Amino acid sequence: MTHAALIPSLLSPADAVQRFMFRRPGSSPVTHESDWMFMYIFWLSTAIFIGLMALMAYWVLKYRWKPGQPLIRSRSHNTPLEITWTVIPTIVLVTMFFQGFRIYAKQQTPVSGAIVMQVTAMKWSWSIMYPNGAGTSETTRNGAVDIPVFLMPEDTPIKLEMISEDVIHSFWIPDFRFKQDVFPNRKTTYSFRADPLAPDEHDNPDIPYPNREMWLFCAEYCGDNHSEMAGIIRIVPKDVYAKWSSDPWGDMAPAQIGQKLWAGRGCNACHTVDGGANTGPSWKNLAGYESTYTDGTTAVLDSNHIRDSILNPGAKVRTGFTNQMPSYAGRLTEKEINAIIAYLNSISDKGQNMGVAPVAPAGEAMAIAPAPAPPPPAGDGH
Ligand code: HEC
Ligand SMILES: [Cu+2]
Repeated sequence: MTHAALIPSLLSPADAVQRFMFRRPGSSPVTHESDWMFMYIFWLSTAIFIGLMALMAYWVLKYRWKPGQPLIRSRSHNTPLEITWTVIPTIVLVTMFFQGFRIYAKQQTPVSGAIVMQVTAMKWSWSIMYPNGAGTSETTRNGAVDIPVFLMPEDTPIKLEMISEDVIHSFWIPDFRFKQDVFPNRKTTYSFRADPLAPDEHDNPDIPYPNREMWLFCAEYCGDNHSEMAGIIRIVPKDVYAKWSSDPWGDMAPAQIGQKLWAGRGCNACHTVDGGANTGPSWKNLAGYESTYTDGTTAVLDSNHIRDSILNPGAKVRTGFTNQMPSYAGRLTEKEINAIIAYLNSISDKGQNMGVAPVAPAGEAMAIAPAPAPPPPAGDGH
């Protein structure tokens, strides 16, 4: 992401403080109001502080004791003055309260007619299931990890229903200025409507259409890799979103989809693809090989077995590992499961070549997979 455009050369003091605190203006109508409110309180407090300190310094000097002068006795009372300094601050504070409460209520009220998306938080990644049952196919490199990129339409009410697989996380998009806890046992929601895109808005210059990229963080310390639990929310034009959400995978080859799902659905939090150790077994040379399980059994990782391990990971736990993998039942479409199977096969010495010509094994798992078209030579990744 390039943020060069966000660092203008000339700033008013108010702008400078705003940028210093928020990095850039908020990204939704409610956000503009709450930013305004924040700045109003900030500058009012600054003015009062400077005013009071100046008066104090002035009076300390003016009324200091001078040699040979009798002490001036201070008045015990001044009713008009006391009423003034009670009533004016009260009005100011009450206004702050009501205005702040009004914005808070607005932020918390779900918008009707919103697109509903399902967010799942887990140690240590975010995944979003779109209304069509699919997830995102795109990731981006962030330091040492790949994080998912979630597409959202501009100027459209969106409601996220959020649940956690494990501990409490917190969904935070700084550009929207508010965070919401995500619990393992109760759904919480996060509603917003992103500002329309300006025609020249290109946070990501590699993309042909206007786009705005915003960070998504976990704001609740949730264990070792909490700091890596990030994502990018990319606001895109409505027609781009409509086209993308009707067919997020396009004619990408299954193994390629599977590879995207590895990072896009958070499998990468526990599985490496290069043989490296992690919470779960590496995916390199997994398909077609034999695994041993804690119940003493062994099994060859064919398509059916892989499918079972994804939908019901607790049924058989691989020796040397603990049962830490969440079930993905209902969170991956059959097409996506098949894509993962194809990807696992593509990175295994004993794998079948499923990316080009899928071999239907016994059982119905593969029967649903249509023969995929070969990938176009220059796809745009969608
Ligand atoms: C929280 C960590 C975690 C995440 C996230 C995770 N896994 Fe796992 N996975 C494990 C562990 C631990 C095992 C080994 C224990 C077991 O068999 O349940 C495992 C085992 C597996 C196995 C079976 C390996 C074998 O030899 O039987 C497959 C296949 C698998 N995972 C696929 C996936 C896919 C696909 C995803 C993402 C959609 C995923 N995993 C996400 C931790 C994870
Ligand atoms: Cu977290």
